[in-house]
Amino acid sequence: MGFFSKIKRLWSGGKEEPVATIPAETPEQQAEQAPSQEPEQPASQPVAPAEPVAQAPEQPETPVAAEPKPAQVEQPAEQVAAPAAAASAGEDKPQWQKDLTVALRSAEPRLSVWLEHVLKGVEKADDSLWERLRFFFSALDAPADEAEKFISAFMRWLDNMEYEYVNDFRSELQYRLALALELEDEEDERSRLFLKLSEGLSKTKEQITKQIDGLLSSHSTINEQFWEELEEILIMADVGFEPTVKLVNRLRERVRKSGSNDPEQFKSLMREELEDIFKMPPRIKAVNLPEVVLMVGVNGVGKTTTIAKLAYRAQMQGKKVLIAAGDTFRAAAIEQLQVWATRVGAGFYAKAPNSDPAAVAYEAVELAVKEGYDILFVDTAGRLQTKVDLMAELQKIRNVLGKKHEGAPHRTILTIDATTGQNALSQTKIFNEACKLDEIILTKLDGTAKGGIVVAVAMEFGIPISYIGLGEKMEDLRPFNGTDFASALLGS
Ligand SMILES: Nc1nc2c(ncn2[C@@H]2O[C@H](COP(=O)(O)OP(=O)(O)O)[C@@H](O)[C@H]2O)c(=O)[nH]1
Ligand SMILES: [Mg+2]
Repeated sequence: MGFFSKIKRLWSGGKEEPVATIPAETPEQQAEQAPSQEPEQPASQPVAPAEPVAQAPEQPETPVAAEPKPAQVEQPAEQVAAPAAAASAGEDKPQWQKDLTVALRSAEPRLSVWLEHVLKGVEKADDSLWERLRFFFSALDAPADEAEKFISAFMRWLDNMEYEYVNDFRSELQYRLALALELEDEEDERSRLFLKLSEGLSKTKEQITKQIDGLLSSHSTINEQFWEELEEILIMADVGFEPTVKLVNRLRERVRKSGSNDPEQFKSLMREELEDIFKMPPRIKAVNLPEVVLMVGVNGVGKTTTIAKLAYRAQMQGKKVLIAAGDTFRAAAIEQLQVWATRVGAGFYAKAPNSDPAAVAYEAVELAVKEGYDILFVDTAGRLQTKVDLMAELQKIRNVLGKKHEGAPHRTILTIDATTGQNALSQTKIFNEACKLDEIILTKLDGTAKGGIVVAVAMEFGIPISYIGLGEKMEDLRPFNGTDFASALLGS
């Protein structure tokens, strides 16, 4: 990954000519660089469960083949010979490579622009796509085995998702390249996310921004009536009563300090206030591996799919990922997780339905230590008979994890569903009392009018919101950025 960090430094510095990262010629050494003949054994092979995991073939959520097709896994190793040979032949490079080199070198150095050139004339996921992607990696001076790993993982994903046309997977490809090339912070990728965020928040914006705009245009000065109307707007947008009162008080203070009662200034003051609310103190992120992540939350909020998305991100960043099925309540929950583990190419550990979740956690962490995994995600159930049972079970899981591996769980993440509005606040309170939360992930912000809950959660608990879910695809889980969120919420 050192290579990619190098690109990132060159790129993000902005001082250096980023075009320099595309060498004039395909590097000679590429011909010598033996591509990995065996594409990484996908960790997706289910780790033999201590007790058999029941298979339910009619389960509707299991549409994909459990194993990657051998033909596909072999493909990249054969194909890599083509561009490598062409590169060493210098002048005999095929015309498309010459054209692509020129296009990339003269293009604006942004991932989306480069990708446009790479995908030019390619309609489907076929050999020409893989050759062009390989060429793109080599043009960035990336080691051939990194390219092969990327391509074979992407092939597997396309196969699992049954995508064929570039238009269906272009956005996903860009997201994966951004992760693999460590370019997620790049302006280009951020603006793509910002668009997505604005679109996802459009209903919430309708509730907040439009109303606030109306409020501003109907007042020539910020007076008591203004504050009362603002309170109403915020409560209607699911910020909640207490958080609204607190927020309005903070805004009053900010307006007072600014010395201006002009409604024109109000939006930017409110944006600053929200940015402050979302700002969290820095944390030590380093852990002794494997990092253990415990996912908690009530049923249906999106825990399992969020684990899949996080596992996928970790996988794309070169980590060895294990997922443990701590929701042993239903066989279907175990199978759903297994399907996801296979899709993202992560290891999987499960026991039979109704096994003790703490035993699953204990054995999974043991396996993660023994087999050198970098990160372990433990899924949990959110539907026990009583709240007391659920919290006792989570406590027990936490205890056994800590006993087996010092400091585990390193991150306890609560997933909450933004569409449940105020309910999300009471869930956070209960879970935080039972197992001290390190992070919150808010899912289903797409299409809800209740996005104001994000403000309430940030204000009430001071627990960092690490990611937000803006849809069901892998690329729809993105790091939460308070500045962008405040801007997306309030509009320009
Ligand atoms: N629209 C949308 N749906 C989501 C999001 N996150 C999860 N879901 C969906 O929510 C449903 C429940 O998810 P699941 O992971 O099974 O929830 P769990 O019971 O907490 O494990 C699934 O249909 C997911 O696809 C999101 O950010 N946006
Ligand atoms: Mg689940």
